[in-house]
Amino acid sequence: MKVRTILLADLDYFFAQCEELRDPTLKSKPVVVCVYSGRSEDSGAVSTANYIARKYGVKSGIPIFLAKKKLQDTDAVFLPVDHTFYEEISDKIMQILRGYADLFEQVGIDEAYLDITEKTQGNFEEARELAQKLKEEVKNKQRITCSIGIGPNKLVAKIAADNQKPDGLTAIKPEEVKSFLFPLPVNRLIGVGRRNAEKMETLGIKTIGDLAKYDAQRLVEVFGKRLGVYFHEAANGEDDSPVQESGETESISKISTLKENTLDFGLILEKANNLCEGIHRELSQRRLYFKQVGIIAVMADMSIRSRSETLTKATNELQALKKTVNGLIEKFLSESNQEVRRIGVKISHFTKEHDEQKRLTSFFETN
Ligand code: DCP
Ligand code: CA
Ligand code: CA
Repeated sequence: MKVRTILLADLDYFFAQCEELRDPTLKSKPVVVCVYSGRSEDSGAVSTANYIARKYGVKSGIPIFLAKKKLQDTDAVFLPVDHTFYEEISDKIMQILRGYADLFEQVGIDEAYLDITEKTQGNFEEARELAQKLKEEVKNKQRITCSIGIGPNKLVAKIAADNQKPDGLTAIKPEEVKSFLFPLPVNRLIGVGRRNAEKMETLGIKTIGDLAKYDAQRLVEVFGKRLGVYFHEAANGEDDSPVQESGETESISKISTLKENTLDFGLILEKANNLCEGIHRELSQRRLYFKQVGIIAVMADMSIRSRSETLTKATNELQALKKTVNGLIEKFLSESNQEVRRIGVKISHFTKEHDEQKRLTSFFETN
């Protein structure tokens, strides 16, 4: 397969950095951006914190009261999230990043993958220079720092970006992938959550290297075919997923608050099924087929969890949507020890009805 050069840019402590931009006097203080739940004065969770606050152990997802306790003797500033403001800044930065890419894929509000294979002619030194230029342009024009990872695929680029933060740049050449990945703890791989990491530990797997060398067949036996194969390939630094330019519509999603916080499968599924029906109506009106299904759960402490599944074939059927959502929720609940407050459903990776028919026709013609 062709060697690619993939870059991941992740904006540093993004929401808190945006707040520092709006009020530069914050730069010398711990800054904590909060999602207030509104139930009582300090209830809710930390969305993110600047690096000064992180030194005190404050991080995304912890309760606000705990962050206040950790920062009690400081001049820390606590602010509510202001999504509109962060999105405005994100949009401007994404526009800059897009200019550096052959192919561009934004992921969430503060991250993007850039395929820069052609632009740098597969030369890693050039890739490094391009990343440096990109960082400078973002800093000069938007006053925001980011951390960058470069690698032969998305998986390596993402882990490389986490390697040095904030304002970091880590480039991993194809021949360096294994020596870079192998010493890292196994939970640095996307998809290895707390539960899977625990399971792996009982098998004697602590590092990505341990996982890479573990018998692949045995992994399939323990984790199932899809996950087992994924773990084996990912640990070996293999990933051929493309950087995907988004179409006009990226996703359709709906989210709804449950009557009470709960872990009850039936109650959550009932709500999710309603959401599926709403989403399916919109899908039908727009004549789209979807290939990815996700669930989003806002937990009792306001932290946000999500799970998704890619279907083997694009579909527009309500039954397929409900069935996949059902499976995702069941699995998610079996791994969760916290009650769910809101549940959401999202579909994405669309193709047009027209394209789907064309694809099927050409399939029949060539077979
Ligand atoms: N976010 C959130 N709740 C979480 C995680 C993240 O609200 N549990 C929001 C706030 C973050 C933004 O998403 O600023 C981006 O998330 P990142 O995981 O990239 O974290 P940061 O950008 O804050 O920090 P880092 O410098 O580690 O990338
Ligand atoms: Ca970030
Ligand atoms: Ca991010």
